[in-house]
Formats: sequence, structure tokens, C-alpha cells
Amino acid sequence: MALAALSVGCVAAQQPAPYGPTPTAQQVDWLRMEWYAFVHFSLNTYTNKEWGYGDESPELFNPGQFNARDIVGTLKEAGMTGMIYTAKHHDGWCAWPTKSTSHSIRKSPWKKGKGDVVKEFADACAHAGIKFGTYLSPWDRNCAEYGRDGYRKVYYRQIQELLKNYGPIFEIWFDGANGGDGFYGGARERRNIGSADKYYDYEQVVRNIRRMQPDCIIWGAAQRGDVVWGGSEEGFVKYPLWNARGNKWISLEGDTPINHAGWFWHPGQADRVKTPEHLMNVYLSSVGRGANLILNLAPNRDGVLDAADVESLLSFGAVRRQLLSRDYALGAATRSETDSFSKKTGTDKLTDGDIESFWSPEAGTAQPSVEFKLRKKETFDVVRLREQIRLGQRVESFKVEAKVDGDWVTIVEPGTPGEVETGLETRGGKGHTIGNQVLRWLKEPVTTNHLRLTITASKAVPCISEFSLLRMPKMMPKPEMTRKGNMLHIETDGDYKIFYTTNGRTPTEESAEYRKPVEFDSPGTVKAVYVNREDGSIGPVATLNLGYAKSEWKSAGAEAAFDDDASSHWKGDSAPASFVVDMGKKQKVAAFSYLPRQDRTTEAMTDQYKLELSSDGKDWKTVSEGEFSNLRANPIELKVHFKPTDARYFRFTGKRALDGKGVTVAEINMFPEEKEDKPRSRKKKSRKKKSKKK
Ligand code: FUL
Repeated sequence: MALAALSVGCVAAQQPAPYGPTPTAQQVDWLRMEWYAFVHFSLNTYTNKEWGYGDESPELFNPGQFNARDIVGTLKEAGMTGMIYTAKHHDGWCAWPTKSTSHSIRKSPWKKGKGDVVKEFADACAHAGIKFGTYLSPWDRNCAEYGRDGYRKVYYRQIQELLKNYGPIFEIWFDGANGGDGFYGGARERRNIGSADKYYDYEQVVRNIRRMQPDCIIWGAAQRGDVVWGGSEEGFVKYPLWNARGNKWISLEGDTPINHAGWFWHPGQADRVKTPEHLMNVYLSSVGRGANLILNLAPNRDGVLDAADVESLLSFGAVRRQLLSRDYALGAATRSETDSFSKKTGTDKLTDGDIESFWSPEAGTAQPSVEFKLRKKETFDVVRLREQIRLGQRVESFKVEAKVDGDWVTIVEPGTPGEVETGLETRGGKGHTIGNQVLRWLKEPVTTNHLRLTITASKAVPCISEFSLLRMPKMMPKPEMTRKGNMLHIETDGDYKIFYTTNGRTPTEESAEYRKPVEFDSPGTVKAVYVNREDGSIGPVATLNLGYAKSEWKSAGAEAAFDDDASSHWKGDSAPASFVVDMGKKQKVAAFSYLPRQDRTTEAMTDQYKLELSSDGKDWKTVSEGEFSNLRANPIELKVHFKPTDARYFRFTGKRALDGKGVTVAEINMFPEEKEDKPRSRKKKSRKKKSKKK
């Protein structure tokens, strides 16, 4: 939209000049998309890994029930506006029949090597009317030429194929993970590329993309693109949020998987899905702070989304839709401090429901404010504001007050410089920047018909397009569970009763009621739900997959690695470093989990390991050795499966760490054989009947 066409409501009857960097029309359209899906689906889906090394066989990829329209239909039903597919992840395998490498879907048995996942997703998106984008990892652990000049040709060709053959691409992702160990055509070595900007020549990459698809939003590309990473794979961005980077408008995107298990599908992940309440906090701490949200869904080995992920996505989608369905400020009477409610000075633009029209006070007004009169008293607990960003981002802080029982009460405190809101805590936040939009979830609902907005600091005359009042739908939380030694603890909350099971079944009101910590010393699955004491509604199921209890475990000095306390960690002074644990008795182990240190530093965070088992503490057998991937961006608990083995002792070796000296472990768990551990027969799978449609 041309600036001249903006509908202005300002006292001076003159449109304010743009301030600072302004977004391109494409960036504005992109911000209006709010949230869309990431879909990670590749060879890693079959290897229980987050990063493939590059030597995985393309034979693994055979999703017998994959149906792109089913998946895209689910995303659309949730209200998502697009999806971005990992056409190539770091392992280098291409999910389309590329001419750039033979390490591709042509070598996979799926559709006899004639399949093209990119095409199926692109077509399904076009069919559903949502946008399609692509992720093409710059880092390629398969390609022999990676790290050398020859790779650029390969990579540019891949970009060209994706941008020329699959219709409009709304966004292309250039991941920041670059260089390191890999297969590299058999060299099996470490390759570093130095400056990614120089190595890939992002200046040229960006130029070429603009030529091929001028409307495509470019993520990353050494800040030469349009959008950058929000800074955490938990999905939040920091607030206040400024879109200006030097003289360029750069937007932010919060990214996170819907499942705690990671970006790709992993066995047993149905128990680790994030609740709709959690997702709402992610939404409020990304979209609600002025960024966009990309939420990952990972199809399983059949090529189908897990029912648990779908259920949580759709419930969150419904809650979001309900939240946005009614704006209590819509059509409210307005006035600026100097005018009456009847005289229109443009303040009415704030409540006209038009995202483009805006109010702007006379230049020079110190702390301009607007009053709102609703037709009747309403109860709300979310305030939303939008700036007319086509004219740049201006507001530094704002305040919202409500008249309650004749007194003005501040319901959104103005932010003060230097404060930073981070993480997923979203209730009671202050009023800093606005940008595309800010959503502030109040600590308590407020009932009133009279409000006041004050812009307490702004870099230039404010241009505010919307002021909205929303009501957060009720969301049931799920109980937090932990086991300490042999005792199971479930977080209590006076409003709810807690029911739980230890046999894997979904708890009901017929199940055991939790009142105080209970003994649970075996491996297994505990499930618990909250039941609202007032209305009997049941919340989402919380699941805890427990390994062997660790109360009898002994070691010389590594207790912090198995004390059931995520905040403590064992540290070995220099890599490699090991510790031995005596589990007290011989038992069958088939998997272990590793929790990296959780204190928000990657210093000495173990990312290469070896695990050995022994029956007598003398003869050792290595059962697993490898890499813990993507810890820098996403330090989650990772579970590794191996051949079931009887053992009383284990030795864990941290072979390498991400940064600095030494290696660390926050927590190690050992698991018996579980149903999902068993590899599924390929033949059986492809014979399975079709349509497991959710
Ligand atoms: C990261 C990658 O390394 C992860 O594997 C994942 O693809 C995520 C979206 O970006 O940087």
C-alpha cells in the first residue's frame, strides 16, 4: 500500500513523515501472517536424531501414509497462515529430485524414487490457500565440497530449483548452524567456514532471490535478509522489541517445536507435547511482543502427524481464535485529552477495526492520551495495541488505565528504559514498544467501561492504528511432576483435584487421587490431570516417563549428574572426562537420556559422548557413541536408544563440549526396554491400511 493512501486521523490533518527505517510492503504482509508452521521431516525422522551426520542412507525415507493435504489441512484448521518445509536439513539429503546432488529423494524407496515432498507440500498449500516457504540448510554435512568453493555452485543451484519450480515461496530460511563435523563425501572431518556471510556470499544470494521471487521474505542470510531469529528455540523474543537495525527494518521470528522432544519426530514424543496453555504463552511472547511465530510440527515415520501434537495444535488454535473473536473496544467512543467525545479528531481510528487507519496527536504533544468509553461495562484481561508501522516504529512506552469505582487504576504500567522482558512469562507485562502489535495479558481481569491510553515516551509523533480489549479463554493447566529419589511429587493447586495413573492409562476421576508425595521406585509412565473443583472440567494430561529410580546409585564425585535436580550439574575439568555409576543391581538397560546444563550457558556443555556398560565394573562394552545435536540453540533432554543390555555399572564419557574447557551433565537417566524402542518392520508398515486421519 502506498503511504499516500493511508487513512490518517490526526489533529494537524497532515500525515506525519515516516520515522526511521520503514518495512517493505512484503515485510508488512508477512507480519500480518502472525503464525505459521515449520515442518521438519527428513532422514532424521527415521534415525531419532536432531542433526544427521550426512552419511545416512536415503533408503530410510519411506513414509507409507504421507499425505500432504492431510497435514496442511490440519495447519489450516488451526488457523495457521502458511508452512515452511525443511527441503534440506544439515545432513544434506534433498527432499526433492534435485539435479545438484545424488543424495536425494531419487534414491529413496518412497514412490520408487519418483516422489517430491516439496512439490506435494507446495501443491497442498496452494490447494488450502495458505502460503508455502522453504528451509534450505546452508550447512551440508554430506557434500564433499562443503567448506570449499565448489559447494557454492551446488547450493546456488538448490536455491534456484526451489525458487523456480514450486510457485510462490513466502519465506526462505538460511539456518545459522554452519560448519563442524560431518561426513563430507567420506572425509569424515571437521570443516569450518569462517564468516558465513563471505563463504556463501549472501550479498549475491540475496540479490538472486530478489530477482527470482521479489516477494519472498529472507530469513537470516547474515542479517542481509528481512527477518532474523528471535533468539531462543523456546519461541520467545525479548521485549521491548525494535525492528530497526541500523537504517534497515528487520523483523523478528520466534521459533519453537510444538513438542519438547525436538524439531524432528522422536519415538515416544506423544508424551512430550506442549499444552495449549504453554503454546498461548509462546504466542504472547512472540506475536504478542511484535514478532511472528513459527511453530514446528514433525510428521512421524509413516508421514503422519502424531495425534497428540494435532490435538494440542487444534486446541490452541481454537483458544487463539476465541481470544481474537471479540474486541470489546471495537466501536467505543473516543476522545483526546483536549476534545469532547463528540468531536472527531481522529481518535476514533483507534477503535474502528481498521488496521491501516490511525490516530496521531499533534506534533509536540507531551504524553498524548486518549480516553475510551465502552457502551457498557465489559470484562477483559488482554490489551492489544498496534502502530501504523508503514510509517516506522516510534513508541517507546505506554500506559493503560481503567476507571474502576470512580478511580483511575493503572492496568498496564509504562515500561522504563533498561527493563527487558524475556522467557515465556507473559502475565502482567509492562508497556514498552508496540510495533506491529503488542498483547499485554493482565494479571487479573478488569471490569469497566472507561479507559485511558497514554503514550508515555515516543521517538517521534505516535501513529497508533488500533486499541483493543480482549478476553483470554479459560485454559486448564497441567500438573508439573517430578521424582526425587523414590518419591513422586505432583504440583498441587487449590483450585484443582489431581488424579494420576502409573500404568500408562489416561487418568480419570476414578483413578488414584494425589494428595501428598507417593512412593514410586520403578521405571514407568506416570500420568496426571487436574480436575477443576468447581465445574469438574479436566485439563490436559501431564506425562512423566521415568527411568530406573536413582536413589541407590553410587559414584565417586558425579552425584550431581543423577540427583534428580536439573539445576545442578557434574563437571569434568577437561574433555574427555568420565564418571562411573554403580546402579546397585544388575538390570536391563535399553536407552539413556542426557539433560544438558540448564543454567542458560553453553560453557562446557557436552555435545559428544560415549556410553559404556558393565556387569562387574571391570569389563566394559561401548553401547552408544555420538553427538548431541543443536544444543547451543535448544538445550533439551535427549534420549538415545541402544541394544538392550544387562548391566549394573555405566560409564559416561563427555568427549567434547560446545564452548570452553571441561564437560558437564545436568542429569542422566537409564531406561529399560520400551515398546517404541523396537524397530518397526518396514514391510509391515507399507502394508498398513491407509488413512489414520485425525
Ligand atoms: C536450528 C537447526 O540447527 C535445527 O536443527 C532446526 O532446524 C532449527 C529450526 O534451526 O538452527
